[in-house]
Amino acid sequence: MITFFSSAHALHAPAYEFFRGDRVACFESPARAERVLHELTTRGHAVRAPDVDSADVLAQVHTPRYLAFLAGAWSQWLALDPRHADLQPFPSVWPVRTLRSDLEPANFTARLGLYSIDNGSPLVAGTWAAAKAGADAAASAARLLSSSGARSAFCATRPPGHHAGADFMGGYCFLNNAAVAAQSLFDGGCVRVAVLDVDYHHGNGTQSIFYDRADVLFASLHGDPRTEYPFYLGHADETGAGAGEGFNLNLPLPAGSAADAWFAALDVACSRIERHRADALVVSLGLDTYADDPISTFALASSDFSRLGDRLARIGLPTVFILEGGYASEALGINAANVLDAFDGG
Ligand code: OKP
Ligand code: ZN
Repeated sequence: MITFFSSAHALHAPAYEFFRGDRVACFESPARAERVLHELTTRGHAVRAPDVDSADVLAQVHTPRYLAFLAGAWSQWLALDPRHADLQPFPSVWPVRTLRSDLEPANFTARLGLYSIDNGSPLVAGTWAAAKAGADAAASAARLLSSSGARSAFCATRPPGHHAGADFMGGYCFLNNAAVAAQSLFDGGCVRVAVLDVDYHHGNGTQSIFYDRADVLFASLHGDPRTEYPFYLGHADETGAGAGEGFNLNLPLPAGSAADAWFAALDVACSRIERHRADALVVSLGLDTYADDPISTFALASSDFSRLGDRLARIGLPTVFILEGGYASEALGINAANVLDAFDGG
Protein backbone atom coordinates (compact mmCIF):
# COMPACT_ATOMS: atom_id res chain seq x y z
CA MET A 1 0.00 0.00 0.00
CA ILE A 2 1.22 3.49 -0.83
CA THR A 3 2.12 5.77 2.09
CA PHE A 4 1.70 9.52 1.76
CA PHE A 5 4.24 11.44 3.78
CA SER A 6 5.37 15.07 3.76
CA SER A 7 8.51 16.24 5.53
CA ALA A 8 6.54 19.45 6.26
CA HIS A 9 5.15 17.64 9.32
CA ALA A 10 8.42 18.56 11.08
CA LEU A 11 7.53 22.28 10.85
CA HIS A 12 5.11 21.58 13.70
CA ALA A 13 7.46 20.92 16.61
CA PRO A 14 6.13 22.72 19.68
CA ALA A 15 8.51 22.77 22.63
CA TYR A 16 6.06 22.28 25.47
CA GLU A 17 2.52 21.67 26.61
CA PHE A 18 0.83 21.80 29.99
CA PHE A 19 0.38 18.71 32.12
CA ARG A 20 -1.08 18.94 35.62
CA GLY A 21 0.02 22.54 35.98
CA ASP A 22 3.54 21.85 34.76
CA ARG A 23 5.24 22.58 31.44
CA VAL A 24 6.31 19.27 29.89
CA ALA A 25 7.79 18.16 26.56
CA CYS A 26 5.11 17.53 23.94
CA PHE A 27 3.86 13.99 23.64
CA GLU A 28 2.90 14.68 20.03
CA SER A 29 6.38 15.01 18.48
CA PRO A 30 8.02 14.89 15.02
CA ALA A 31 9.75 11.64 16.05
CA ARG A 32 6.38 9.92 15.77
CA ALA A 33 6.04 10.35 12.03
CA GLU A 34 9.74 9.65 11.50
CA ARG A 35 9.47 6.31 13.36
CA VAL A 36 6.49 5.32 11.26
CA LEU A 37 8.24 6.32 8.03
CA HIS A 38 11.38 4.45 9.04
CA GLU A 39 9.57 1.20 9.80
CA LEU A 40 7.53 1.35 6.60
CA THR A 41 10.53 2.00 4.35
CA THR A 42 12.45 -0.76 6.15
CA ARG A 43 9.61 -3.12 5.30
CA GLY A 44 9.69 -2.01 1.66
CA HIS A 45 6.60 0.20 1.54
CA ALA A 46 6.43 2.81 -1.22
CA VAL A 47 6.29 6.42 0.00
CA ARG A 48 5.00 9.43 -1.92
CA ALA A 49 4.65 13.14 -1.28
CA PRO A 50 1.06 14.48 -1.31
CA ASP A 51 0.07 15.52 -4.84
CA VAL A 52 -3.36 17.10 -4.26
CA ASP A 53 -4.07 20.58 -2.88
CA SER A 54 -6.76 20.11 -0.21
CA ALA A 55 -7.87 23.78 -0.20
CA ASP A 56 -11.25 23.10 -1.84
CA VAL A 57 -12.15 20.16 0.37
CA LEU A 58 -10.91 21.96 3.49
CA ALA A 59 -13.48 24.64 2.70
CA GLN A 60 -16.17 21.93 2.76
CA VAL A 61 -15.02 20.54 6.10
CA HIS A 62 -14.03 23.67 8.05
CA THR A 63 -15.55 27.15 8.29
CA PRO A 64 -13.99 30.07 6.41
CA ARG A 65 -13.31 32.09 9.55
CA TYR A 66 -11.60 29.17 11.31
CA LEU A 67 -9.37 28.45 8.30
CA ALA A 68 -8.48 32.14 8.02
CA PHE A 69 -7.62 32.30 11.72
CA LEU A 70 -5.45 29.19 11.62
CA ALA A 71 -3.57 30.27 8.49
CA GLY A 72 -2.81 33.72 9.97
CA ALA A 73 -2.52 32.90 13.66
CA TRP A 74 1.26 32.83 13.96
CA SER A 75 1.89 36.10 12.15
CA GLN A 76 -0.79 37.79 14.25
CA TRP A 77 0.77 36.41 17.44
CA LEU A 78 4.17 37.67 16.34
CA ALA A 79 2.81 41.09 15.38
CA LEU A 80 1.67 41.60 18.98
CA ASP A 81 5.26 41.41 20.28
CA PRO A 82 8.49 40.26 18.59
CA ARG A 83 9.38 38.38 21.79
CA HIS A 84 6.48 36.06 21.01
CA ALA A 85 8.77 34.27 18.51
CA ASP A 86 10.02 32.05 21.35
CA LEU A 87 6.66 31.54 23.03
CA GLN A 88 3.67 29.39 22.16
CA PRO A 89 0.25 31.01 22.32
CA PHE A 90 -2.30 29.24 24.52
CA PRO A 91 -5.94 30.18 25.03
CA SER A 92 -6.98 31.25 28.50
CA VAL A 93 -10.63 32.17 27.97
CA TRP A 94 -13.46 30.32 26.18
CA PRO A 95 -17.02 31.23 25.08
CA VAL A 96 -18.81 28.53 27.07
CA ARG A 97 -22.57 28.51 27.77
CA THR A 98 -24.32 31.93 27.65
CA LEU A 99 -21.30 33.60 26.01
CA ARG A 100 -21.36 34.55 22.33
CA SER A 101 -19.39 32.61 19.75
CA ASP A 102 -20.97 34.24 16.70
CA LEU A 103 -18.80 37.33 16.99
CA GLU A 104 -15.07 37.09 16.43
CA PRO A 105 -13.26 39.18 19.07
CA ALA A 106 -10.45 41.47 17.94
CA ASN A 107 -8.24 40.28 20.81
CA PHE A 108 -5.90 37.46 19.69
CA THR A 109 -6.14 35.30 22.83
CA ALA A 110 -9.92 35.65 22.83
CA ARG A 111 -10.01 34.47 19.21
CA LEU A 112 -7.69 31.58 20.07
CA GLY A 113 -10.14 30.54 22.80
CA LEU A 114 -13.09 30.86 20.44
CA TYR A 115 -11.42 28.36 18.12
CA SER A 116 -10.10 25.93 20.77
CA ILE A 117 -11.61 23.28 23.02
CA ASP A 118 -8.59 23.07 25.33
CA ASN A 119 -5.19 24.56 26.13
CA GLY A 120 -3.57 21.36 24.93
CA SER A 121 -2.94 22.18 21.29
CA PRO A 122 0.30 24.16 21.11
CA LEU A 123 0.64 26.33 18.03
CA VAL A 124 3.95 27.31 16.43
CA ALA A 125 5.21 29.09 13.30
CA GLY A 126 4.97 25.96 11.16
CA THR A 127 1.67 24.57 12.46
CA TRP A 128 -0.42 25.70 9.52
CA ALA A 129 2.08 24.39 6.93
CA ALA A 130 2.37 21.03 8.70
CA ALA A 131 -1.37 20.62 9.18
CA LYS A 132 -2.06 21.66 5.58
CA ALA A 133 0.45 19.07 4.33
CA GLY A 134 -1.46 16.45 6.36
CA ALA A 135 -4.76 17.48 4.79
CA ASP A 136 -3.10 17.37 1.36
CA ALA A 137 -1.99 13.80 2.13
CA ALA A 138 -5.55 12.83 3.08
CA ALA A 139 -6.93 14.34 -0.14
CA SER A 140 -4.15 12.62 -2.13
CA ALA A 141 -4.93 9.22 -0.63
CA ALA A 142 -8.64 9.60 -1.40
CA ARG A 143 -7.87 10.64 -4.96
CA LEU A 144 -5.56 7.65 -5.41
CA LEU A 145 -8.39 5.30 -4.44
CA SER A 146 -10.98 7.06 -6.60
CA SER A 147 -8.84 7.49 -9.70
CA SER A 148 -6.53 4.46 -9.79
CA GLY A 149 -8.67 1.84 -8.15
CA ALA A 150 -6.00 1.26 -5.51
CA ARG A 151 -7.41 -0.77 -2.61
CA SER A 152 -5.77 1.17 0.18
CA ALA A 153 -3.48 4.05 1.12
CA PHE A 154 -1.91 5.27 4.34
CA CYS A 155 -1.28 8.85 5.44
CA ALA A 156 1.65 9.11 7.86
CA THR A 157 0.37 12.46 9.05
CA ARG A 158 0.95 14.60 12.08
CA PRO A 159 -0.29 16.67 13.81
CA PRO A 160 -3.37 14.41 14.11
CA GLY A 161 -6.84 15.62 13.16
CA HIS A 162 -9.78 13.80 14.73
CA HIS A 163 -10.41 16.26 17.60
CA ALA A 164 -10.60 19.23 15.19
CA GLY A 165 -14.16 20.22 14.30
CA ALA A 166 -15.55 22.50 11.64
CA ASP A 167 -14.40 25.57 13.55
CA PHE A 168 -12.16 24.46 16.39
CA MET A 169 -8.81 22.90 17.22
CA GLY A 170 -8.12 20.65 20.21
CA GLY A 171 -6.22 17.61 21.43
CA TYR A 172 -3.13 18.35 19.28
CA CYS A 173 -5.42 18.56 16.19
CA PHE A 174 -5.93 21.49 13.80
CA LEU A 175 -7.34 20.19 10.51
CA ASN A 176 -9.51 17.08 10.39
CA ASN A 177 -7.62 14.79 8.01
CA ALA A 178 -10.14 11.93 8.29
CA ALA A 179 -12.99 14.28 7.36
CA VAL A 180 -10.91 15.61 4.46
CA ALA A 181 -10.39 12.04 3.22
CA ALA A 182 -14.08 11.18 3.59
CA GLN A 183 -15.28 14.34 1.85
CA SER A 184 -12.71 13.82 -0.93
CA LEU A 185 -14.06 10.30 -1.46
CA PHE A 186 -17.51 11.80 -2.12
CA ASP A 187 -15.96 14.25 -4.53
CA GLY A 188 -14.38 11.23 -6.25
CA GLY A 189 -17.77 9.56 -6.75
CA CYS A 190 -18.54 7.64 -3.56
CA VAL A 191 -22.18 7.67 -2.47
CA ARG A 192 -21.72 6.28 1.05
CA VAL A 193 -18.57 6.42 3.20
CA ALA A 194 -17.80 4.96 6.62
CA VAL A 195 -15.29 6.43 9.07
CA LEU A 196 -13.97 4.10 11.76
CA ASP A 197 -12.03 5.74 14.57
CA VAL A 198 -9.89 3.33 16.59
CA ASP A 199 -7.82 5.95 18.43
CA TYR A 200 -7.95 5.65 22.24
CA HIS A 201 -9.65 9.06 22.37
CA HIS A 202 -13.09 9.72 20.93
CA GLY A 203 -12.98 11.52 17.57
CA ASN A 204 -15.26 14.34 18.62
CA GLY A 205 -14.30 16.53 15.67
CA THR A 206 -15.08 13.92 13.04
CA GLN A 207 -18.33 12.96 14.77
CA SER A 208 -19.48 16.57 14.90
CA ILE A 209 -18.60 17.30 11.27
CA PHE A 210 -20.77 14.42 10.01
CA TYR A 211 -23.35 14.21 12.82
CA ASP A 212 -26.38 15.15 10.71
CA ARG A 213 -25.40 13.19 7.61
CA ALA A 214 -26.77 9.77 6.61
CA ASP A 215 -24.19 9.24 3.87
CA VAL A 216 -21.31 9.16 6.39
CA LEU A 217 -21.40 6.50 9.08
CA PHE A 218 -19.09 7.43 11.95
CA ALA A 219 -18.15 4.58 14.29
CA SER A 220 -15.70 4.89 17.17
CA LEU A 221 -14.30 2.76 19.97
CA HIS A 222 -12.56 4.71 22.69
CA GLY A 223 -11.97 5.27 26.37
CA ASP A 224 -15.16 6.22 28.19
CA PRO A 225 -15.45 10.03 28.08
CA ARG A 226 -16.64 10.07 31.68
CA THR A 227 -12.97 9.62 32.58
CA GLU A 228 -11.04 10.08 29.33
CA TYR A 229 -10.31 13.01 26.98
CA PRO A 230 -12.21 14.66 25.24
CA PHE A 231 -14.71 14.22 28.13
CA TYR A 232 -17.61 16.15 26.63
CA LEU A 233 -18.49 13.87 23.70
CA GLY A 234 -18.32 10.19 22.78
CA HIS A 235 -21.14 8.66 24.82
CA ALA A 236 -23.18 5.70 23.56
CA ASP A 237 -26.40 7.71 23.35
CA GLU A 238 -24.99 9.97 20.60
CA THR A 239 -26.55 8.30 17.58
CA GLY A 240 -26.78 11.13 15.05
CA ALA A 241 -29.21 13.97 14.40
CA GLY A 242 -31.89 14.71 11.81
CA ALA A 243 -31.17 12.85 8.58
CA GLY A 244 -28.06 11.47 10.30
CA GLU A 245 -30.00 9.71 13.06
CA GLY A 246 -28.68 6.14 13.29
CA PHE A 247 -25.43 6.96 11.47
CA ASN A 248 -23.23 7.58 14.51
CA LEU A 249 -22.04 4.70 16.66
CA ASN A 250 -20.02 5.23 19.84
CA LEU A 251 -18.60 2.25 21.70
CA PRO A 252 -17.00 3.66 24.85
CA LEU A 253 -14.96 1.19 26.90
CA PRO A 254 -13.88 1.59 30.52
CA ALA A 255 -10.34 2.87 31.05
CA GLY A 256 -8.06 -0.12 31.53
CA SER A 257 -10.02 -2.38 29.17
CA ALA A 258 -8.18 -5.47 27.93
CA ALA A 259 -7.71 -6.53 24.31
CA ASP A 260 -10.57 -9.04 24.26
CA ALA A 261 -13.13 -6.38 25.20
CA TRP A 262 -11.63 -4.06 22.60
CA PHE A 263 -11.85 -6.63 19.81
CA ALA A 264 -15.43 -7.48 20.77
CA ALA A 265 -16.31 -3.79 20.33
CA LEU A 266 -14.36 -3.70 17.06
CA ASP A 267 -16.56 -6.51 15.76
CA VAL A 268 -19.70 -4.52 16.61
CA ALA A 269 -18.32 -1.49 14.74
CA CYS A 270 -17.27 -3.56 11.73
CA SER A 271 -20.68 -5.23 11.50
CA ARG A 272 -22.38 -1.84 11.53
CA ILE A 273 -20.02 -0.62 8.79
CA GLU A 274 -20.80 -3.69 6.68
CA ARG A 275 -24.53 -2.87 6.97
CA HIS A 276 -23.88 0.69 5.74
CA ARG A 277 -22.96 -0.65 2.29
CA ALA A 278 -20.28 2.01 2.00
CA ASP A 279 -18.21 2.52 -1.13
CA ALA A 280 -15.10 3.26 0.91
CA LEU A 281 -13.76 3.30 4.46
CA VAL A 282 -11.62 5.87 6.26
CA VAL A 283 -9.80 4.59 9.34
CA SER A 284 -8.64 7.10 11.95
CA LEU A 285 -5.68 4.98 12.97
CA GLY A 286 -4.72 6.02 16.46
CA LEU A 287 -2.20 3.65 18.00
CA ASP A 288 -2.52 4.93 21.56
CA THR A 289 -4.51 1.79 22.43
CA TYR A 290 -1.07 0.19 22.82
CA ALA A 291 -0.32 -1.14 26.31
CA ASP A 292 2.75 1.07 26.78
CA ASP A 293 1.16 4.31 25.62
CA PRO A 294 2.10 7.04 28.11
CA ILE A 295 -1.26 8.88 28.14
CA SER A 296 -3.78 6.03 27.56
CA THR A 297 -4.92 2.91 29.41
CA PHE A 298 -5.91 0.18 26.95
CA ALA A 299 -3.73 -2.89 26.64
CA LEU A 300 -3.17 -3.87 23.00
CA ALA A 301 0.08 -5.68 22.20
CA SER A 302 2.01 -5.11 18.96
CA SER A 303 0.62 -8.40 17.62
CA ASP A 304 -2.91 -7.13 18.25
CA PHE A 305 -2.34 -4.46 15.60
CA SER A 306 -1.93 -7.25 13.04
CA ARG A 307 -5.21 -8.68 14.25
CA LEU A 308 -6.77 -5.22 13.72
CA GLY A 309 -5.47 -5.03 10.15
CA ASP A 310 -6.83 -8.49 9.50
CA ARG A 311 -10.31 -7.63 10.75
CA LEU A 312 -10.40 -4.42 8.73
CA ALA A 313 -9.39 -6.26 5.55
CA ARG A 314 -12.38 -8.57 6.04
CA ILE A 315 -14.74 -5.58 5.68
CA GLY A 316 -13.59 -5.65 2.08
CA LEU A 317 -13.71 -1.93 1.29
CA PRO A 318 -11.23 0.43 -0.36
CA THR A 319 -9.63 2.01 2.69
CA VAL A 320 -7.75 5.20 3.55
CA PHE A 321 -5.77 4.92 6.78
CA ILE A 322 -4.95 8.17 8.58
CA LEU A 323 -2.45 8.26 11.42
CA GLU A 324 -3.96 9.88 14.54
CA GLY A 325 -2.53 9.41 18.06
CA GLY A 326 -0.01 7.01 19.57
CA TYR A 327 2.70 8.32 21.87
CA ALA A 328 4.92 5.32 22.61
CA SER A 329 7.21 6.52 19.81
CA GLU A 330 9.60 3.52 19.84
CA ALA A 331 6.83 1.03 19.02
CA LEU A 332 4.72 3.35 16.87
CA GLY A 333 6.30 2.34 13.56
CA ILE A 334 5.97 -1.38 14.28
CA ASN A 335 2.37 -1.01 15.40
CA ALA A 336 1.36 1.06 12.36
CA ALA A 337 3.15 -1.25 9.95
CA ASN A 338 1.57 -4.30 11.59
CA VAL A 339 -1.90 -2.94 10.84
CA LEU A 340 -1.06 -2.08 7.24
CA ASP A 341 0.80 -5.30 6.45
CA ALA A 342 -1.97 -7.45 7.90
CA PHE A 343 -4.52 -5.47 5.87
CA ASP A 344 -2.47 -5.98 2.70
CA GLY A 345 -2.02 -9.67 3.38
CA GLY A 346 -5.66 -10.25 4.30
C1 OKP B 1 -4.96 13.27 20.87
B1 OKP B 1 -5.25 12.02 20.07
C2 OKP B 1 -1.69 14.88 28.32
C3 OKP B 1 -2.71 15.80 27.74
C4 OKP B 1 -3.70 15.04 26.96
C5 OKP B 1 -5.38 15.36 25.32
C6 OKP B 1 -5.07 14.12 24.57
C7 OKP B 1 -5.11 14.35 23.10
C8 OKP B 1 -5.00 13.06 22.35
N1 OKP B 1 -0.70 15.68 28.91
N2 OKP B 1 -4.31 15.92 26.01
O1 OKP B 1 -6.56 11.56 20.15
O2 OKP B 1 -4.36 10.92 20.35
ZN1 ZN C 1 -5.68 9.56 20.93
